[in-house]
Amino acid sequence: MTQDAQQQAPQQEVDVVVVGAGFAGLHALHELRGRGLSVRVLEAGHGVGGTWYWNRYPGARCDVESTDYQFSFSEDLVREWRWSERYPRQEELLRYLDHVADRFDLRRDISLGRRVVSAVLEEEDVTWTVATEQGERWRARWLIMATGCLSVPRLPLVPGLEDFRGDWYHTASWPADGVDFTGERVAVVGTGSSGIQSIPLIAEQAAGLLVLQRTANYSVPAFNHELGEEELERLQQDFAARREFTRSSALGLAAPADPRSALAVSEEERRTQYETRWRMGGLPMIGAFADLMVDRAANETAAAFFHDKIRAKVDDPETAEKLLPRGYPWGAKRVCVDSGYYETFNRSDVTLIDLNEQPLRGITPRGVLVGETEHEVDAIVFATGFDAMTGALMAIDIRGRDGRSLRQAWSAGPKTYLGLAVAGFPGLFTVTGPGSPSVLSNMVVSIEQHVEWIADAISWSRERGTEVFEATQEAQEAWVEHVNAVADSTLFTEANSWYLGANVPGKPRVFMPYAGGVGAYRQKCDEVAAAGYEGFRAVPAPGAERRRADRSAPVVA
Ligand code: N01
Repeated sequence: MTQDAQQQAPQQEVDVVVVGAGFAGLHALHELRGRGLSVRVLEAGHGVGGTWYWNRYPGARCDVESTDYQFSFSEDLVREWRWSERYPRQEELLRYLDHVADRFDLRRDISLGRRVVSAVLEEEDVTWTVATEQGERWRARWLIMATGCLSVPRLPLVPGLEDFRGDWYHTASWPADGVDFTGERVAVVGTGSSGIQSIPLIAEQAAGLLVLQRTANYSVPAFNHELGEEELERLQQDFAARREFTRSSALGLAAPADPRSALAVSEEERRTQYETRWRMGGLPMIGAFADLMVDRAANETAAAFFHDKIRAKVDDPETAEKLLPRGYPWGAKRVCVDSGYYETFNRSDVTLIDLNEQPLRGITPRGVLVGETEHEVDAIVFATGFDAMTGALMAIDIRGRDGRSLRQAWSAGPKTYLGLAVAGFPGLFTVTGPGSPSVLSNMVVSIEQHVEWIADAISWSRERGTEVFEATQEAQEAWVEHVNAVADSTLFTEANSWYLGANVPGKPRVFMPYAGGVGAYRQKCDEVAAAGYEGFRAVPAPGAERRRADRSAPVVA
């Protein structure tokens, strides 16, 4: 739809527009509706679920345990929902979110299949006009961007793809009815979490698999298992205490982080600790020692442990060497969690190609061209990641004060106050935005904290008749400085990761999430609120009373 047509589209009005119907959008709708606000959720997908609606690739599952990756706002919901596995599959997570939408009667305020293209501030009465590609316009005082941090898939510019005669897929926009690779030769490009999860399953089905690896990643086994009645019962009983613990933890996970330095213990003790964490399965490995992400020598002990594990799992020493991550600190790229990833390379029908030895030069009609060799394949899977954290926000033409766009404001990298608000954009909130722990944490714990904080802020503001508030430039600058200082004190900035935008050509190299920890961050947000929303300023909204009166006027047939 053209911009002119959008401006003429009929306009509807609510208190809050929420963009996105994943975990964040659903929770925001439930919370704000409960506080008496009218809300409209606009969602591009044809179903709710966000990440879990789109990422349907084989093996897609969450690498945070199911019990920790669920809403806590309703005790009844926690009691009713019976998770079937330690790590939930995509299908189960989508079923859960569909259940939440029905259970809390959320669907009546959600418009599906609506892609938001612009959000423009009308400064005079401090109101946002949000337009969709489908031609709707919604006006709202508050705008909550629940657009997800990993929601804009990235397809690398590999020449020749348009001429490829086979089928190709991206893990993050997988066909809803699945893909059958039986009898096919398949190439997977990318060995991040999505590649590492999908490769073992694709290998089982396909006639042959080529794995095109540019950077080897560290992966911990999941040790996933079905949850028996007894374990489930215990997890449900422990849920409240467990969630409370995660809220003040570093990563939003239930496994306590060990406060010791990796260098303060004997080699034997260190080995035992790593083995214990390894056997726990999954992300608790990150908390094995306190200094793994701040001290290079400590970090190298973790890297060496992983290298030994990989060598022990992979039969062919040459393949094992290629699978050893090198050239960046352990954990500085997101640690993956797998089920049988390294073991997959022991299959005779799986070949690892190290793109550092020979680059991926292009796609031919029959396959992939690596160095001088054409490898014929029937299908290509791109597990090549996302334009993370800022991609979904930058895709929308968001215009704040003086018509200044978010794209302009963030041209040198994202700048926020607390990862929640942006100076010059009054009434706009980002859920788990850059500058908050976000992707360095259990997303559900962080989403709940943000949604509740935002809802409190809106209630506070309305009670005072202020209607809107806005982050000040000074508070934002101080926060950005703090976020950068914390990042610079870690080893995170030493890897070419998507945390830094390094995977997107031309994207400013800025470490986007806040590395100060979930607990410390929550405390800071609580302090800001307790001090009367310090760092925000009240914005009078003159049209508010009039518009509210208009809305409640009786409808005459
Ligand atoms: O994406 P990634 P992802 N030629 O960016 C490679 C979350 N997640 O979808 O590292 C060749 O990590 C790229 O190589 P390099 C989780 O937070 C969670 O796997 O840039 N290769 C890399 O190997 C995760 O971290 C879950 O050198 C190219 C890969 O593609 C995040 O999403 C599951 C290339 C991309 O890896 C993103 O994970 C899945 C090119 N031109 C995802 N371009 C769970 O909860 C890129 N690559 C389990």
